[in-house]
Amino acid sequence: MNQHTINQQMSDNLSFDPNAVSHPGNNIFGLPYKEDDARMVILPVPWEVTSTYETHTARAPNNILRESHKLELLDPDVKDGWRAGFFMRETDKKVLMKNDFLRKEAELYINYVSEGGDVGDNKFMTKSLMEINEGGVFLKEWVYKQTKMLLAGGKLVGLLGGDHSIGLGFLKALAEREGDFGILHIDAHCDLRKSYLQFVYSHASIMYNVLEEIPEVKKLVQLGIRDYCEEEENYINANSERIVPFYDKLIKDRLMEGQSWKTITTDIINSLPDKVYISIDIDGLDPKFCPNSSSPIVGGIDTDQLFYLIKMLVGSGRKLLGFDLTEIGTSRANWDENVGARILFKLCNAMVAANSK
Ligand SMILES: [Mn+2]
Repeated sequence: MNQHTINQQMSDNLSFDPNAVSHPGNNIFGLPYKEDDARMVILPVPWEVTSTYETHTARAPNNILRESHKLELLDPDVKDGWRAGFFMRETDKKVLMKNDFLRKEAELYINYVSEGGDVGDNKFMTKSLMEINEGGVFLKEWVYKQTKMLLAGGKLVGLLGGDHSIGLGFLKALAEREGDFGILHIDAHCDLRKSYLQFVYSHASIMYNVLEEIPEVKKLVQLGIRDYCEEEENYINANSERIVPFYDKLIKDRLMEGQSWKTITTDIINSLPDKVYISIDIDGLDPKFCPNSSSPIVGGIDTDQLFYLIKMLVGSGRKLLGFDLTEIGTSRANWDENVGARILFKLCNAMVAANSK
């Protein structure tokens, strides 16, 4: 970058008025930063190949970008966090095209299987399954390369999905850099299936794949869990030194019986090691916040409870390594995307606050 460009950017940033209506040409949250002068980079991952139901999550990042311009920049928990510079990359068109192609194949495949078809008997379906699984490997490596370069350049990094499968390559890059860490996983589902519909890199298997492929993940602390199968419960029980579930029902029982969210939050945070990655499947929240996610489930936590948890996590002095925010659906009224933008803003601020020491 030449001196003229630097001067231009500095004057752009200096003349930026955080109280004014944002310029539509600006980047995420209406901010004027470029990637070079942003501390925090959001990488959109337009991928929903293995989604069980069509929700257009691959196209959510652009909608979230648009909705993010409506936010006020004042966050009482982390004042002026945005001054560190937040920037969201443009959606990679090649990845989106690959997603669209494989998504079509997956739809035909899912229909075939759900109508009782045997994949082994059908050459076309066998080929589709192979291509979809190869696509999962491609995506993992693409995300790994992108995030590795960003981390090497000193950036704080967060992923914006897309479906929940997108984080594997990022977690691999973080493990290489940071060594051992824990994951705070917010979701209605455990995502601990050993493949789903024979999709190895399924959104429903992300945490199984993380635990199997990344030994540096020492703790998986799950919150919001309320829709899971026996195979997953057995897996949790068999890996109790590594997986700590905070089942939604047990959390609600504690709240009903008069325990405070602060007490529960403290228990959650105490289950996590010093370095933490946050993985959010939006359906971990009450469905009123994500009516167009692919599988909304009654129950779940509120945004206020989530924001309090994030604030307490930062306050505990833990280092935040990164995050993924996934499964945000697209909707006519842009409500899902509006909620998504607000959570994204909180996460970016938390990253800056937890990495400022
Ligand atoms: Mn999930």
